[in-house]
Amino acid sequence: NGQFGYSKDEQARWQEQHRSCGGDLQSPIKIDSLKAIPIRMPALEMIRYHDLLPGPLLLHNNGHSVSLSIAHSPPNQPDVGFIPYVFGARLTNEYELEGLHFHWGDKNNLGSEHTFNDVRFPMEMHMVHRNRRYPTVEEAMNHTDGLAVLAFFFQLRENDNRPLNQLVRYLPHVYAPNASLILNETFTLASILPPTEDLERFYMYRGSLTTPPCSEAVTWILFPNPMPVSVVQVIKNFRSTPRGNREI
Ligand code: BO1
Ligand code: ZN
Repeated sequence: NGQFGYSKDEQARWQEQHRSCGGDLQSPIKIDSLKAIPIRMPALEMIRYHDLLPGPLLLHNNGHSVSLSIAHSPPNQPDVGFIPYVFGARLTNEYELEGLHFHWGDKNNLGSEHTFNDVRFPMEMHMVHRNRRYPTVEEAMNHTDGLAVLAFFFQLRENDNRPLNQLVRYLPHVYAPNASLILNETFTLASILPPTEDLERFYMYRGSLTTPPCSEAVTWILFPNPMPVSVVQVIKNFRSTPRGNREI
């Protein structure tokens, strides 16, 4: 996993090492609700999101973001019955959850990677899913239908997003780049997601990983209604860890 920086110059040079970073389907993008094309499609089905996530859960700071990974069985020994997955909408297969991570900024008007109607939010959460057809994320990254990432915005509110503290309280243990922590408790994804009605409206497009290798393998599913997060949660916790955001 190579080193890369987020300054304007550094981002411009990502494509020197990673061809895809200069491609035509790069993420993030600006989403403009007036330019999006409304279409009827089957519901997005989110399976096992109300169940306790199977442990152990690994919290990791990779120097760009903090991620939570769920343990999978080795490739070719399929996980039976525990890993949350999505299907439906325009997805052509089932996509299994690999993990989730956050992007945030050092000012309140910086942080999200996507923008919605020119609004940039202080934080964005990505839930990365792998097409079941491919055994690993690395393999999935080589295919245009390899990954589906669900993206959620946060907006600043007075009060803590209490469920999010199930993760936020461990952030001080991974302030150092490369720090990892195995959580000794688990939780349900539904507890940190928006209410069901907000999961019925989303924007979909074909794009890429937002960091090198920038693989154009991602079906993005972006939920426009932001979830709450307090200033304390963002400033005292997320902002204490290193971060970066791809400029758009
Ligand atoms: S993002 O959701 O577009 N911000 C994004 C960007 C980079 C990755 C994933 C999502 N990178 C990949 C690594 C893999 C790793 C996987 C874990 O993340 O290239 O090595 O297994 O989710
Ligand atoms: Zn991301």
